[in-house]
Amino acid sequence: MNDITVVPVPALVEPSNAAYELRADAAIRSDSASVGAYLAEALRPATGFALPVEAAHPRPAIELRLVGHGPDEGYELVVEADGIVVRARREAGLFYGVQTLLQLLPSTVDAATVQDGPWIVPGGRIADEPRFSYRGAMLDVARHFFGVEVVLRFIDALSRYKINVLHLHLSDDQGWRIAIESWPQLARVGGATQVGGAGGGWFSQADYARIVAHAAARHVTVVPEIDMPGHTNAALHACPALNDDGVPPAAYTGVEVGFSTLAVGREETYAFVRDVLAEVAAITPGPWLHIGGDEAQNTSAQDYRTFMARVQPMVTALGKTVIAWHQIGPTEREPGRIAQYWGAKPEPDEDLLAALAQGDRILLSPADRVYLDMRYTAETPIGHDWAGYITTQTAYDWDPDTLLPGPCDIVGIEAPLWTESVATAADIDLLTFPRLPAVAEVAWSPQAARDWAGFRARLAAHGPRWTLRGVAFHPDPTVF
Ligand code: TNX
Repeated sequence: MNDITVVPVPALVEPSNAAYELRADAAIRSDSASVGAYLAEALRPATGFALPVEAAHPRPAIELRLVGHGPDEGYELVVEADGIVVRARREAGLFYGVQTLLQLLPSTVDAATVQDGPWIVPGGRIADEPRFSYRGAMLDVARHFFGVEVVLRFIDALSRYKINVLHLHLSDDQGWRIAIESWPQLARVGGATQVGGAGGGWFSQADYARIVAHAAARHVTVVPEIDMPGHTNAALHACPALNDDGVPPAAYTGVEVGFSTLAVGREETYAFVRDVLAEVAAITPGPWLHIGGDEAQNTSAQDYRTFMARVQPMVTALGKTVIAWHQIGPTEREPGRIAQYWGAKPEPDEDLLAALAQGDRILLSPADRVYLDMRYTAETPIGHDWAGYITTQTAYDWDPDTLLPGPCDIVGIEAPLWTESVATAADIDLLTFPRLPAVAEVAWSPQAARDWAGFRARLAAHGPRWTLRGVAFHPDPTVF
């Protein structure tokens, strides 16, 4: 395990002189049927081995064991000449141990067809656990719509790096993307457009359930966002009753922000919000509902406070915890809520300071570090630059503990991908890889265990894996 290329770097690695060779007669013995099956399915295509998964096996080759102790999402991985054992207290830990194991094998293990071995795993012991419990990525399916298959592929890719939250930005001015049975026109009318006009689409509740289930099988929790009171043109367009004069605005397919607002003085608005949040909560097993709250530039400060004071308790009443962009900071505080910081230095930010002063928990999405929609350089063919250019090194080289003024309760880190300029799965790949793995390591690994030079060397070894899996990554010259 001397030159291993595992990303995120594990907390502790103790190399030995041993090595294990995976052979055709190997079996997997797993206390978790789902993680055992995941490992077998990951190994079979390239090795061509049968790799039966069994609850008991006389000569186990790879053992995945649930044990009564250990950190929440942590695992221990021991590789010896006669076998491999992963131990964890929870299934999530076994899943992360399996991701590490897959990265210890030769990169050709990621091929879709049978490859030559030998399939050697370097010997030693790894003891690992995450720095932060919330390690997220966000996909904006509102500016451009992406169908279920694209989202499932995104989940597959991010779960390889121990990301455990997928935040879906489900509504914006340009489109409404989740079917709400009590307001059917929201998706049917509000989902018919996207940036540039043509296309659009929405998830049925069955589609959403498929995404949630696929994510859960990879230990990823889905956080749905309904952005309010701004970024709501699609809803206002679809539902005349939400407009004070009863006249809906035209559909919007441009890329400006900050012009739309829900009618804060209208009771229909709160009936709408209550119905939408109730349906979204009912199909979301995770603990969080994201209510947006950013760039409400056409809502007065007083109206914004009034609106948030009514809407936040609705989330709590549904048994969920509020997440909102950090503009929520000055509003009446809902216990336990999370403010998602998306500022870029050196912007002085009163809303953030208000959130900190109230003791909000903080989710870090600093736009000048982890915004996946920022271009790498001026030459990147798509993306924004309002928060600067973000190379892989920029995304990697910072410490979450020293980003904000003063002590605060950081739940984790999330890398958002806004999609004004992102229209295809290949566009998603280009902006996500290799920067998302960089953010994943910031969120998972201890600060003391990581440095840019070491990361760069490890990460470069992942390029061939992405090529084998058809990931159209950016060959960032700071890495490759
Ligand atoms: C700001 S980040 C927005 C989004 C845009 C993004 C583009 C945030 C909470 N709001 O509406 O898509 O910039 O980078």
